[in-house]
Amino acid sequence: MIKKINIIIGLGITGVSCINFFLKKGIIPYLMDINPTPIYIKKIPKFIPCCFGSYNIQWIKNAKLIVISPGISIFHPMLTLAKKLGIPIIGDIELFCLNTTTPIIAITGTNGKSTVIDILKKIIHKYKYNIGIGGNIGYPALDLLNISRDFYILELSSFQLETIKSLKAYIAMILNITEDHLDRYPLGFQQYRNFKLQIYNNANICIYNNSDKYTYPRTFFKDTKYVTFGSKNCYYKLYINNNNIFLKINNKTILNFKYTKLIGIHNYINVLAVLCLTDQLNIPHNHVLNIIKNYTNNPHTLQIINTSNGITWINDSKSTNVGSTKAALKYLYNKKKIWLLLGGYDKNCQLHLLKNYINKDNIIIYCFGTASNVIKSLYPKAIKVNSMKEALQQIHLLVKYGDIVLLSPACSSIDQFKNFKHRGKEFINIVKKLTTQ
Ligand code: UMA
Ligand code: ADP
Repeated sequence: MIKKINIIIGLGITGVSCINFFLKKGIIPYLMDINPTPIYIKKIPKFIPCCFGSYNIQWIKNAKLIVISPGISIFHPMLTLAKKLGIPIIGDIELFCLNTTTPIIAITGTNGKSTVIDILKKIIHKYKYNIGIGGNIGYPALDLLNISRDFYILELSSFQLETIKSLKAYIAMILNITEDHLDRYPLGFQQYRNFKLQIYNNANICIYNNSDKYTYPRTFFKDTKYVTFGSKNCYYKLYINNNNIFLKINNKTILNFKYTKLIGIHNYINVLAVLCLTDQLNIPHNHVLNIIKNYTNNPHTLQIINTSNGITWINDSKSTNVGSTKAALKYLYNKKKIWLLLGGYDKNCQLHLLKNYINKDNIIIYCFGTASNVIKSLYPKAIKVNSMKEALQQIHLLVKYGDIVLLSPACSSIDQFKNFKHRGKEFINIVKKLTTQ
């Protein structure tokens, strides 16, 4: 009889965590990666059967379980074949859920996940709970299982939500849903949204954004608690009066945002989401507000890096979709002149949706990367250059006092950089050199 095998596809950080998980259980997995020399090749014990550079279809046919990394699309033909053969296809998050009874706080959204989780981390670390944080944020969930915790907070991407079945979050929250990763979803935005909505399945408490109808659960169950943040009618809402923006809970003013270091209305909405969640954990407001008042934006998210000679250079490299670039431009809406750097790898990101924000006389677009042709065709006035560096060199010669130079590229970085951090650091280095010449 042919031996049935467990296969892991993808040798990134998720793949490594899955290998360690199986080995701890005394199971030797089989490993495949389309890259002939995957980055963590040296971390693999010699006894693990590997197939690099192509997929082994015979292995697929012999599989009893296939664990795919988030980067592998569930729609890959080899997985369609596996599905037809009745072989279960899961991801690391499903393995995680099957192997813990600790309550999970699961958070998704197109934008704001890392900011919200970073604020929560600071709040909860200084409070009595012992938490583990992982998932799309950059720490594989399975590695969290090593230490016992009161709660886990998982940042979940649509990719990770494609393969979950057993997730039963104590709290499931969706911050917002706008166009992203549409190159991955043959049926478009609604398919992307449907995978995001899976986070609510079997959750005890669902938190959603009342101002974003795409975050609404499809079905409301009587045993589930629903909490909303966002618009006028919500328990958790923003209130604007005389140029001040306040946070109100149950119509009671809790915070005036002028006493925080956060920038952009989108971050105020992120704070609403945070309070919505910490209230479910009964964390006192004074503790939460102390952390929020001192919180500054994460690096690479609307990070003001230089203001010499009255010119403001802003690194928003983590803006990899239209929604986050809109948020940046809303924040800068009354500025005189904005030199906007757009481009990178286009994930079929619907860049035309930026038109009401960037077809303006005070915005000069420089575009680069594989998306530059699309950008140029949508916005003929855009100046096409070969690289971000070239754009910055040209802009540096033209900027004047009071201008803003904004890297908020609305595209992912992987065509010309290792990741968004690499792109942001390059931006900072180039600006430093240009402004100290
Ligand atoms: N690979 C294949 N076949 C494919 C695609 C990839 O074999 O069709 C191989 C690659 O050659 C590579 C490996 O798979 O060796 C990489 O796997 P991966 O892309 O899943 O990367 P990991 O290193 O495991 O990182 C993943 C997430 N990556 C993606 O979703 C693309 C990380 O999110 C996440 O932090 C990590 O798991 C831990 O959970 C990154 C991301 O860009 C930061 N996420 C997207 C986003 O935030 O927008 C969703
Ligand atoms: P994520 O982890 O979901 O990628 P981040 O908090 O790292 O989110 O922010 C990514 C980008 O989205 C940054 O450009 C940031 O300024 C922007 N952003 C953050 N929160 C929001 C929000 N609520 N709505 C729109 N854009 C946001």
